[in-house]
Amino acid sequence: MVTFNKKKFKQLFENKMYSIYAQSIEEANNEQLLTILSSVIKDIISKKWIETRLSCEKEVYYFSIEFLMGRQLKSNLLNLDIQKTIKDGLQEMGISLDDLINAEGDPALGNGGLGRLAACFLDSMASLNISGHGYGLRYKYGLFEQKFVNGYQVEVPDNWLTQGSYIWETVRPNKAIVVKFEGKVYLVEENNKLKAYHKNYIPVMAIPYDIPIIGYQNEYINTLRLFKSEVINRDFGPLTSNAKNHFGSYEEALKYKYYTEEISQSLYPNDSNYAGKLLRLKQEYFLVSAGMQDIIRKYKKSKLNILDLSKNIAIHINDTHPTLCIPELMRILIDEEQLSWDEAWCITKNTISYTNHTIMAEAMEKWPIDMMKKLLPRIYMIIEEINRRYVQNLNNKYNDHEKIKRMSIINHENISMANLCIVGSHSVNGVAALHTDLLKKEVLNEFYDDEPEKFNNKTNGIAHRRWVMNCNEDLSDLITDLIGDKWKKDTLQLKELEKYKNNSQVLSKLNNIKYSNKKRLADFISKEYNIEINPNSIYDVQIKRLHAYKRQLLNVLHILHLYHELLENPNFDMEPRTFIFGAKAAPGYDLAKCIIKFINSVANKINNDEKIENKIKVVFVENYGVSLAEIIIPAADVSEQISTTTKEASGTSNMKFMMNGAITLATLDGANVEIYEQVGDENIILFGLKASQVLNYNKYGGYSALDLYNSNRYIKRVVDDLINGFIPNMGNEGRKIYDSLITYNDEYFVLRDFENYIEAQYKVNELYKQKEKWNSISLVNIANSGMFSSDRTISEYAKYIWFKGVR
Ligand code: 4GP
Repeated sequence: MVTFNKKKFKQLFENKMYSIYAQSIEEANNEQLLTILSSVIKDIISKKWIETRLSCEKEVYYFSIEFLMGRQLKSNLLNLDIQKTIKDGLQEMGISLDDLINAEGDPALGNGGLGRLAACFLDSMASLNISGHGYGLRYKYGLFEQKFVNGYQVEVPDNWLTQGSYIWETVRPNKAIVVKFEGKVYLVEENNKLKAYHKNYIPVMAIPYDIPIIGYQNEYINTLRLFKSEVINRDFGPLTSNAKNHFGSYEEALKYKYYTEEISQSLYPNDSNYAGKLLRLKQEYFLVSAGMQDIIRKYKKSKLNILDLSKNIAIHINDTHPTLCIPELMRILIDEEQLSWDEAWCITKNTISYTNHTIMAEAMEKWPIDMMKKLLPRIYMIIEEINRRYVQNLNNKYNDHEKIKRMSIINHENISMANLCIVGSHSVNGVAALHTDLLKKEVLNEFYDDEPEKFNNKTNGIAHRRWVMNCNEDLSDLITDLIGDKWKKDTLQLKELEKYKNNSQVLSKLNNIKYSNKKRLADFISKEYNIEINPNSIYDVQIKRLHAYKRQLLNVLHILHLYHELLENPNFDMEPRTFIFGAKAAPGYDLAKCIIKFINSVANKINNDEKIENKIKVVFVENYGVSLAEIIIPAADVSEQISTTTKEASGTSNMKFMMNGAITLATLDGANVEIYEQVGDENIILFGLKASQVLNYNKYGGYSALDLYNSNRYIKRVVDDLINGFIPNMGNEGRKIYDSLITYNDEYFVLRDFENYIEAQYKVNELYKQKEKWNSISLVNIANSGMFSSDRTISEYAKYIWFKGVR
């Protein structure tokens, strides 16, 4: 796309260095070199970026409270197809591109799956020529940095904006937007219509920071717009009359400054959990109102008719956090655009669509009425009216008071955001077939019965450009050598690989690539953690947020089981194994933190026990995030996807591992079910309770963890290790975990699935001994991973939700 060559690049680079830093290249450090490089890249894409922004086909806006983007340099170079020019040009100036790639920070503006999915979606939208833009928050502090101190997780603030700015962003103060909080709303009758006047509100300025999202070699550049909250007057000079009303004195003005800046200060470190804090609600409305006003302002500039909004704009809300898009759009259409309620409601519903990411009860956002009323008085009024009309409608249909109560948006003291999303949007989707099924049949069953046409499934996907082409270049080259490069734009082509599943030469090449990725990871682990691991051992990996339902506990109890077996019988037949964990626990999630401490303590004991002759190693990488995943996943042999069935909505690391040739060891949960459907019985290792069994236990009981513990010596042995001092340096953590299993009857069926898991792990062991067979299965997994590209997912969102009837 870019008409520039090495010579021109070097010139641009040098000039930038002089103009920005007034120094020579030799004097610059890596950080400065990286800043210059990103600035040159921004210059060369600027024209295309503007052109894409001005394109006027139907636009999609993807609202998400999290975007877990990862490093951008390598991905941008790949997508612009200028890696070689840049690498060579830099080399001639004595600079290593790899050093700069590694010098880039990893913005952690997300917790886990949901935020990373949003990032993959942006990549796919741009790559598929969809005018699709992200709206999010520019948190000053991202997800905390995790440190281990004596095996305990300690959280350190993630001060990612060390330079004050982010190398890929462009700030646009001229496009700032005012978001209004608190105050009082007066309804005044004017020309037979009620008009709302919002007085004495607290104004907060939303400053947009734009990040280019570069499509894959298609000259298409979208935008991720992140808002930062600030005082209404950037120089903090005379306050506007509104703010002054509130904050007359200097002291009050400082309070105001704090009030505003606090909003985009830091990311809530919760994954699949609802915090219920006022500040979080502020963040949600701040994002929604700034984004929505921005959209409407732009829309009006284009001179299109506001009544045609849904024909030209699609707004997607990523989980319930941006639910307030619904009442906010109503507010704008009614209060500012003077539309009638019915017109506004019809436009809002047709414009907005919603994805649910979890069925966990603790993740379902419910905001106290009083909090909403005080913070967002006009929004509350609108929600109340939406609810009044909705309940009236339900009353006309059903003669069941309890059912109507469950379905209404305002219930007892709370506002249910999921209910509001369903009522106020035209599409509700789950993120894997099983998950959507559970939404329809269980969690949202009454809504599904009421409006079945709204519900649909969109199985998640991952950006294969980042997760294979960039992080596993050797594999990517091998695939291209074998089947050509069409797969890069159409991953279903990977299926062609299957014809090599019995080709020893190809399998041996695949094996060598895996080995060198394992070696690279071993070197990294040796350097970072001073632990030596054996690249010939099975790398068995579980990397994801620490959550009881994800069952890292099951994994570590199995490790202890193997350890006991080895201690009891030094000839115990097992292939050497390296267990790798990466996980952050929410700071307030006690059990999860206990499990981290437990895994670290087990690792410490086993890694230092010479009796077992390095047959087992356990590595818990610190501060797991996108960049670490990029080194770990290409090196994995076994992908641990062992959540309690029904609890993991989809999972996405399962897809990344599969595409990199790891073999999945899984329960039939989330998207594992679809991985299984793609590869068949022979090419995946399954275990554990089925969804129906878990649902039955949950509904009718009938499981006793204590009975199992008493009757199974293997279970008893590892559970006792939690409290008998066998694992040194454990505090009260072992007891807490023990209680969760025995006293509180093992909510996540860890013990119930334990034996079955041991058997499955034994299958892994036996299979690994037949290395060629293993490699063949690995190849079959890669060949069948095509449907898990986010390009496929986004094409489905586009076709069936956003552009339905348009494209
Ligand atoms: C996650 C789900 O837990 C995971 O199964 C899914 O793959 C991912 O969303 C993307 O859809 N949920 C969250 C969350 O990250 O915060 O609820």
